[in-house]
Amino acid sequence: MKRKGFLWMAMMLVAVGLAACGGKPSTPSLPTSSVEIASPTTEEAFANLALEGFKKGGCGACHVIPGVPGAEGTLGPDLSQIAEVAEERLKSGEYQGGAHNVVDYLREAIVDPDAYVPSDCNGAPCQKGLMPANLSTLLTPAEIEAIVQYLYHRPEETVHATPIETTPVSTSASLLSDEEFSWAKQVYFERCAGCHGTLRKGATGPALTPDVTQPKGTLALATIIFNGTPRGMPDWGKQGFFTPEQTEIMAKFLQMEPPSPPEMSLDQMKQTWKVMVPPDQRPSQPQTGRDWQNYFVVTLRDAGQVAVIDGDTYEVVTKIDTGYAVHISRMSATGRYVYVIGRDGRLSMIDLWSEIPQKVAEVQTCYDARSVEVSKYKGELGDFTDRYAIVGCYWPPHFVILDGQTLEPFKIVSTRGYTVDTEEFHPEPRVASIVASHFKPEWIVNVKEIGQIWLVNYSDPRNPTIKMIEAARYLHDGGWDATKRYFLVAANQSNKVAVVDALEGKLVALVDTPAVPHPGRGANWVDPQFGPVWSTGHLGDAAITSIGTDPLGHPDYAWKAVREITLPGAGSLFIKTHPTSPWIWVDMTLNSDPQLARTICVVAKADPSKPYKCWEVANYGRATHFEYNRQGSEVWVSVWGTADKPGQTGEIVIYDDRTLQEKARIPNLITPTGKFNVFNTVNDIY
Ligand code: DHE
Repeated sequence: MKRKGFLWMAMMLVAVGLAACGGKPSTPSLPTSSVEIASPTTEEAFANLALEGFKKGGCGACHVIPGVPGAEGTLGPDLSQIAEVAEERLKSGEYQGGAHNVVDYLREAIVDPDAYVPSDCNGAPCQKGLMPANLSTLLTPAEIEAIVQYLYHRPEETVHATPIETTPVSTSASLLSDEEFSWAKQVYFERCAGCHGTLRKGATGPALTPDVTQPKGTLALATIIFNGTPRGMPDWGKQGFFTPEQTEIMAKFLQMEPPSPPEMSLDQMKQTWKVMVPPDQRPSQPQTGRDWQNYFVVTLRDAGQVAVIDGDTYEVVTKIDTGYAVHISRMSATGRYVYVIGRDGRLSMIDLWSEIPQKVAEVQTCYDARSVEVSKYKGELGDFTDRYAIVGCYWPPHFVILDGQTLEPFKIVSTRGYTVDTEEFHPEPRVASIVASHFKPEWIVNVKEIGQIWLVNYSDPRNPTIKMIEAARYLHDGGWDATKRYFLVAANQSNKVAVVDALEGKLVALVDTPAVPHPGRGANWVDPQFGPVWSTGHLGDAAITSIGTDPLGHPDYAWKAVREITLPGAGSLFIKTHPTSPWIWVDMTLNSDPQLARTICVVAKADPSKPYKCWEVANYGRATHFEYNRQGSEVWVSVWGTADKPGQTGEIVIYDDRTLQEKARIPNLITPTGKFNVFNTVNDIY
């Protein structure tokens, strides 16, 4: 279907409501609007009306629209050739809506967007509810018709639409009342800063600085905040976290300059430091008859607690108050202590040898944190087991070294610096994953925004030496290969996995992957064709990528993406296996389709060409994160519910790993997310 030149005369007829009836898809047809529409009278005025409509509807935030400044969104379909695409769909029988021709199709997509939801939005399925439902009231009938015709004909050089001026929104707080501003500031910090950065420079999510957000406008931003995206942005409105009004407040807040949060000194940290049970008053051997190495330490996110659950009996042994929105737990080298980090930077230390596990020390080292690790090296250079801890902070951007027995903080190292690629100063390089090397007294510290992997030698921790390895921006989460010599870390928004050799202390490879790899700690297994591999899921792609990890036995495949397994959807957060398991388990937690979000899949190691089986774990919430029991015979999966919905707050579902049969449920947990089995965490089994 080729359209040369604009049929603006026809459009003007349309605009005055003279035309009706659908034409054939291959000929320009007239809209069937019965509304009397005040019409512009020139081509240019008509095109301008369409551009105004695009702007008012915030369409460019989600679509590529030729001729519309800044319309480069990728959440919805590319509209450059939407008339041709629509015609194909009408012909192919794929289309299931109520339109009979292309023009009606385009109009329907605006006024009744869920009448037909296409199967492909830039490689991922389009989602119902993503397109705003209120465009028919927000836009005038004339604007809608102008948009329809604009998309039908596409702008040609003959049309001289005046480029839209983006009216800058005030970046001061005056857009919102004081109360609205402080609400938005707090909520942004709690819910959004993790992905978009405290200063909104972007990381796992895109940058949200005013130069980026203002051209999108309030409506487009609010739409995305409310509905989420198929690439991992949560649907805050649909989940009930924000009302439409709050969504709009947040959309306005995002168009203002981000406020700068405060720094934190060692003295301030020390004021929060408490030792509840000093080391000399702790038991010298386990006081419990339970197999404490088979405890699961489970994050109860919205309760600000962890539950310690007996992996043999499934009993909740205790729940312990920790930091706000607890993020992860890591065990000391001996496994006796658990270090739990809250998003508020509060670190809690739990002694599992007490009869009932109890908190023995706590401290706050920052306002926003995600990672914690301990010293694990024992060898020629000394015995550092359980001696030091390290907390990686998002804000302030620094890491802190603490005494591993008491949590007394004693060394702060700023991570502010220069980006790996353009060597530009970054004010907020956040500390993502941290792991302890088994070969040297070193931590591998991943500094997200500057894309550097720091090898921090802790043998003299007040004067640490740091080797800065260049990798790629947006380093996030990762894990060891099966030999524990190579650490593989996702540079998520760079669509790469960086591989570091902990023995040689150097970067081995940067492996290209599909969009936004998110491995958790990944999964190590032996592929029948490629030998030992480490696998990751992806937030932005419906795929598992496997990377060869055996440079000696399988040098041709080492540090290459050797296999891609297609999943039913994107939005995967975690993947897991066990050396004795026939399966690889994977979730799709952040998929915006509620059913996929609670679906998990297993892939058979013997036939990894496709998932063996996928199923819904519950009839509510999202399924997330896997952990094996100590024996490797059971897999525990979290159902991440809603803290204030009784009966649907969340639970853990336990499966027999060999038969895939459900064995038990541990119900009524408050938003359970990560689960860390003591034995498996100490021994890096995944
Ligand atoms: Fe996590 C690991 C950061 C959201 C659950 N998460 C990590 C790690 C980082 C990180 C840097 C690696 C730690 C390490 O190994 O030292 N997480 C972030 C974020 O910045 C992000 C994207 C946004 C935020 O606001 O925090 C984020 N994370 C989440 C969640 O929403 C999850 C699902 C539930 C929650 O906590 O609210 C979540 N993240 C986890 C878990 C791990 C994790 C369970 C550890 C996985 C493992 O098996 O080791």
